[in-house]
Amino acid sequence: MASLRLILGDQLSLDMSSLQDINKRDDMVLMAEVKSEATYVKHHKQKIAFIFSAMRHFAKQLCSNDINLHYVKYKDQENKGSLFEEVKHLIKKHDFTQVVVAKSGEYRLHADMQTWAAKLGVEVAIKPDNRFMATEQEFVDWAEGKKQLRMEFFYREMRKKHGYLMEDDQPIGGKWNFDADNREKLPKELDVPLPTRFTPNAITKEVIDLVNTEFADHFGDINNFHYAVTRKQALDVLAEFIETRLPNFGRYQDAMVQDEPWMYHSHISFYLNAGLLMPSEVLQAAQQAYFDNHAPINSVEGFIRQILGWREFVRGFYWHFMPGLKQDNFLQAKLALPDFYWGADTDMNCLSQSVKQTKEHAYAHHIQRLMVLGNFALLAGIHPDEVNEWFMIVYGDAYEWVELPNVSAMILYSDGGKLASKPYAASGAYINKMSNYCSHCHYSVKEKTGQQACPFNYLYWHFVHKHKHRFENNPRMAMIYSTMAKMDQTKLSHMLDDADTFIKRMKDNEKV
Ligand code: FAD
Ligand code: DLZ
Ligand code: SF4
Repeated sequence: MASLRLILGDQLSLDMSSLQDINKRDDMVLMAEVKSEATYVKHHKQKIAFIFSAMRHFAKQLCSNDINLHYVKYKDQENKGSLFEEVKHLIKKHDFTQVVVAKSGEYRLHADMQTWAAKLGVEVAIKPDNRFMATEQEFVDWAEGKKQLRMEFFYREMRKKHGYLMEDDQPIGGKWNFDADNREKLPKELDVPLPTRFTPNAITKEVIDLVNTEFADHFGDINNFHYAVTRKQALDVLAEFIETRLPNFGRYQDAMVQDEPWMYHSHISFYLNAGLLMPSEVLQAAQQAYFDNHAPINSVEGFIRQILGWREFVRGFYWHFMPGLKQDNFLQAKLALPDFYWGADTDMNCLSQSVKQTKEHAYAHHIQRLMVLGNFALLAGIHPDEVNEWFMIVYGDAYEWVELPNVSAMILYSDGGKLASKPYAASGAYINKMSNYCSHCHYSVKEKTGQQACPFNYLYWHFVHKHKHRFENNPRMAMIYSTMAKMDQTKLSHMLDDADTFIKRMKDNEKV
């Protein structure tokens, strides 16, 4: 029985479940650069270049492993434009009796694949995606019967199960979470190390040319493309991170600095999400750095929590709550996304910096996504569909399984609190505490009302006031509502007016 094995553009690992029982003599692997995947959202140019180049390099690896590969390039005359049509064509041509594929990371494609067997008249075996530490079922079992799903408790279970940073059944260092040590601003004298960069080789250059011609109207710059496109290069990025950045990862995890996109973050999300790195090897490398006294516990625990905690948690959460999660709009937000998310001029320096870096690199670090880009969308009341589409487009690591929970549930509170116990809303004071953006800004973060006042300040109180009926009984918001009640009501009403004026100007496409 010969099988056709489909490898998707973000499944670039020889260990994929879909390759595990391959019969090299009879089976064929299919990889295809297709319009349907490259345009279902208008991905950032660098995301397409990364995926296509990594696919082409992985294809070479498959061939050197004596695997019979059918690779369809984007400009091939025979290109059928969609994964289904490519599969259909090969089934007819070679009489395969089975299609084997690892589960797609996006609900839309998974739902589509579930219709293939009936349409093709052959079995379509959808294998679990084995690149995660937890299975989908493990998350479902853990979630069952719980009123609230909190990452912290899921993470503790994962620590116990996999033994990371554990001494018998207790966490090393006596605490599960060292975040209290992880909120430092970056000192002026510290030079952040440069990220690991790779000069594009002939394959990547060809792909960059392709993107420049075929996807010229997509968002983003491409000429500074420097990402890893092979597993070997991705391992170099990981090694460099462990050596030079991990020791400071924890302390400066929440910090933001003018003209500094990379900070002490790892820059491995592209590679983890596309199969070039496995979470277990990343976790082991980080843990070893602690055992070797190379990095302190707050950095290593903080980093391990992002991968063994957040990453696994959002993936389980996504499949548990789809398709409803995509429709949720608990706060009934309805505004359109303002043009400055696409690079139009804005006087808000924190947003201008975060968008500029996103455009240049298809990357922004977590705190920019959360506290600047996400926080603004929450405070201003941008419709979740608009925000989700933007986040899906602009980041090289964006696939719906990870993007949607972070955007809809974490930043927009669209799920009504299934993921977060309260909205991640913050005024300009938080951005000022963790960055030097405000000292380069047209607005004044200290002012709460008036033309010079930081828009995050009045939008914050506008948000709190507008959603009083939803949150005033939330114990984690009690302090905020008590502060609002004690506030000079004339000052509050000025802030509400300023917020209304700001939102109107934003809607009218005026520069804000
Ligand atoms: P580091 O800060 O070095 O963290 C290490 C790794 O931990 C990351 O590579 C990532 O794999 C994992 N991680 C950290 N935080 C999260 C998280 N909240 N959810 C899942 N994994 C996490 N991450 C994506 O991979 N794709 C997305 O589309 C994406 N969209 C996001 C949207 C918003 C609004 C927010 C707030 C976060 C989003 N994240 C997303 C999570 C996080 O911002 C990125 O994983 C991180 O910035 C990637 O950079 P890094 O590799 O340098 O991460
Ligand atoms: C992101 C992406 C892009 C841009 N292009 C392709 C492609 O041409 N062929 C392919 O197999 N996969 C591509 N991908 C990745 C898929 O969109 C991804 O596998 C699904 O969204 C599921 O996560
Ligand atoms: Fe952003 Fe306000 Fe600071 Fe300007 S003053 S950088 S808008 S937080």
